[in-house]
Amino acid sequence: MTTERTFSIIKPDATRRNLTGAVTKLLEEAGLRVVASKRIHLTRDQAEEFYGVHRERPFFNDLVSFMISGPVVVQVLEGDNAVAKNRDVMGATNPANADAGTIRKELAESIEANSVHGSDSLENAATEIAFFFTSDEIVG
Ligand code: IDP
Ligand code: MG
Repeated sequence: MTTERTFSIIKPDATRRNLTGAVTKLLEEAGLRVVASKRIHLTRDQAEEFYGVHRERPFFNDLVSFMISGPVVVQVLEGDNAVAKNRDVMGATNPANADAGTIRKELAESIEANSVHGSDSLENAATEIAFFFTSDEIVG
């Protein structure tokens, strides 16, 4: 077991439905600890840069519009194998394909409005954490 940090976003569909606590409960029950958290409203520039890897995908413009449609909660999560553990509790991108008990199966609205983002590798986690947090904002 290796203690890792990963990056999570509670997306606008979840904050709009007052599910910040419900999402966080599932993260915590999965063994992840919230070591940094803040509620922000992304700018279009921030959302476009954050999702830059998807710039050529047909859903990119809709995704950016969705991500700036309301507040989000950005978090740093810590735990054993936190990157994989978070991806497990998130569930599949499309909630229709997600396993029972996962955040996306239980809470998400659609393949786009799927309630959470989670880093897909330790390297991307470090980049994404640094995009939103300074080291003094992370208290393990
Ligand atoms: P992930 O969030 O499970 O890692 P990615 O493939 O990285 O999935 O896609 C990033 C985000 O883009 C998804 O979480 C979802 O909000 C959105 N997205 C992905 N595929 C589609 C699609 O086919 N239609 C609409 N939105 C999509
Ligand atoms: Mg992804």
